Amino acid sequence: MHKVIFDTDPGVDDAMALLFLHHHPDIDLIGITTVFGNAAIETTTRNALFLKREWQIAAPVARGLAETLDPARPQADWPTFIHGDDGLGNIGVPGTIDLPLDPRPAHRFIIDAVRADPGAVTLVAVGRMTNLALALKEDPGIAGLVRQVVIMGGAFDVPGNVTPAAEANIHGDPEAADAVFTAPWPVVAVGLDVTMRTVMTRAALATIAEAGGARARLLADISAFYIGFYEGIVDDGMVVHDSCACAYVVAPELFSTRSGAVRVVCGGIADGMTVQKPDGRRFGPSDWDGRPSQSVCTGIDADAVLALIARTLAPSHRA
Ligand SMILES: [Ca+2]
Repeated sequence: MHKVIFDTDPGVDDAMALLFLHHHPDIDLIGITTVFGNAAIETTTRNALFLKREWQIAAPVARGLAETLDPARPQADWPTFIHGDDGLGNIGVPGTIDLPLDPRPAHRFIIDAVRADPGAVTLVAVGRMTNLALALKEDPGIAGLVRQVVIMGGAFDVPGNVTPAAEANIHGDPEAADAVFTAPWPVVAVGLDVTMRTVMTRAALATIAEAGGARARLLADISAFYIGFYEGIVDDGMVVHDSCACAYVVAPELFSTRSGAVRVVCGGIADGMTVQKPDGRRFGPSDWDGRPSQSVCTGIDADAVLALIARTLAPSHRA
């Protein structure tokens, strides 16, 4: 069983990932922490509460940070053209959801949960790494107590998606991402190298919606706008970025990884670029030296991951 805290900025593909974690029998979802990114923190937190209510998720929601670790960084516009004005595909999420938030800020929730169960908690972070970086800053000792950190983020051997250099979650807070990659905890980066190959077709989503009942139908409604964004980028359907990171937690054998220290470029034209120094390769002295080796996903059995997601979202569905 994997005890998971889901750090998220819902977000359409976040919603699918959340339903995956909620349904998967090997996952014990112990908390949802929100971060700004796909929308402002008020919106992503409201969306987390909305999904908690609609899907009857027991895990508490703790609100996270509203701005980058370095407050001097300029704030870009929200990507409403991808996730809609409401962050969930313009389905008309109510303005407020009458459910309580955990009283703690997200980073404190993470620290407390990790300290309460040393060695047991997996952090799955599919937004900007801001909450994780602040948790490390406040309590560096948690690094040795976390089971693993699985992130959706980065672009290693492929171009980025916000700039040619950088993927969105990393580009949104490069300093935070560098802190996460260089901390002494095991990080697995599930980045664009593998997520861009993992495309759920319209037909597959429709099958899930048919088999999975009301929960899956809501997910399909949320996803329609996002599928529109992906027209012209993929042949048909949607890239399931965040669900890939969740699939890694329960089925790492469906991925291949490369080990080595990872640094994030902070500033300049390659702002937010993720660069790995592969273990075993010799270089001159560099800023990668003495940093922990982390795992970067370089390969994926996309068909098997999509089948796993389909089975999990709609338990009656046989892929
Ligand atoms: Ca996300």
